[in-house]
Amino acid sequence: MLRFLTAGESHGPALVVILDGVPAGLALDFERITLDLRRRQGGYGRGRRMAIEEDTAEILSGVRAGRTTGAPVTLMVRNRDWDNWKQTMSVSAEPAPTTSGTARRPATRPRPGHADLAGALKYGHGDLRDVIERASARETAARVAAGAIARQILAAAGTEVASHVIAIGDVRFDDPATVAFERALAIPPDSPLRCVDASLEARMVQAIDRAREAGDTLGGAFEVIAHRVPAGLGSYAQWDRKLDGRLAQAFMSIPAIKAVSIGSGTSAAAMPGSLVHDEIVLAAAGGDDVTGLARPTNRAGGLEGGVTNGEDVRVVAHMKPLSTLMRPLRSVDLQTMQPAEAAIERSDVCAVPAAAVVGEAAMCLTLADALLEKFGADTMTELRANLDAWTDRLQRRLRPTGTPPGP
Ligand code: EPS
Repeated sequence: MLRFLTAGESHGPALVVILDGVPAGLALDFERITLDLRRRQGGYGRGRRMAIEEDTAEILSGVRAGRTTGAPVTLMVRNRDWDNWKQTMSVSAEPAPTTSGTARRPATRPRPGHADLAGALKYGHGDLRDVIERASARETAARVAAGAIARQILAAAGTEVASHVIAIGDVRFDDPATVAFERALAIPPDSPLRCVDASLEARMVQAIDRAREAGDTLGGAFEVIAHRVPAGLGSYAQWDRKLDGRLAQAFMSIPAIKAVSIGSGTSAAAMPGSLVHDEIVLAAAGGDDVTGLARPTNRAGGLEGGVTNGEDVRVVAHMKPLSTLMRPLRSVDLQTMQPAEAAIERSDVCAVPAAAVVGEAAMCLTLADALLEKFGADTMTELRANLDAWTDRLQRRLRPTGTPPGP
């Protein structure tokens, strides 16, 4: 089982994540962790905070001489902005007079759409800062660091994961399913919006500019594609083992995500079965040499019955616009209980490309968990051997002649 917990505040000293269940013997590519963290920081429409941060992960446990030991891996991403917040975020009630940063006034005017009000009602906070700091999407840096390790576990199965942005506001790609995995993978790390269509991307940039000028924000949608996923991950046998449900949880938990769909998703509900389900045919020579079978279409998004079927796993997530508006909506000051405009915090105008990179982490962490569940293992050597044995068994079982052996 691969599981993780994150901790840390947006303007505290650091974010940490403990990733438990990483097999021993994984030779870590540290640069890949940095690359994913930097990709998450990018994208047109980000605010000034990203000019302050240069995210990298320090490894505090679970790795020796470049290899995982099987012990929990702890990663830490420091917040450079912490220097400017030491007084406001002080652990002690009375920070030393030499502490850097300013002591900010309590935040009392909740932003509609943010966790501010619901969080304050739940935990009884008078200063909304206590909510804001942990509800901030800064937390996703920790998920991306952990996801970069999960990505390296998946590589043992040949599985790769990429994402692309399919909508910013109402500027949208009509049929994301036509985007092959290789096109999403080829998007350069410094791409402005991680969209595969340059002319659409230019219109998306304009939409973000218009939103910024209007003191507004924009959401959108992105797709994450996992390629060469072994068949048989997840299970139809019990509700909480269904991989589509586990993916939905992982994606829905990304801040601002309001809907998640798999494959043709919501559009399948409006079509007859004959146009939704993916036929099963014998693969032409040179097709899938493991199963000898092919699927001419992949509307199911690689999942049938909550189990991977060997096709690309395709998940779309829809993101609402960020809730800090430079032209704020109506709110109430919880200190005076008088009508007031919502607070203005420094923020992004649009963070959909960043969320797409977080989505890749969600996919990697969920698939790596399911991979380890099916194939073991305590060590990477065992994992690879189990994968090879499974591929071999499947190949023999589905060979065109002879008696199929049992499971
Ligand atoms: C965020 C507000 C902004 C974003 C932040 C998420 O932070 P700040 O208030 O420091 O400007 O920059 O995102 C990140 C820091 C990040 O690393 O993605 C919020 O309110 O959720």
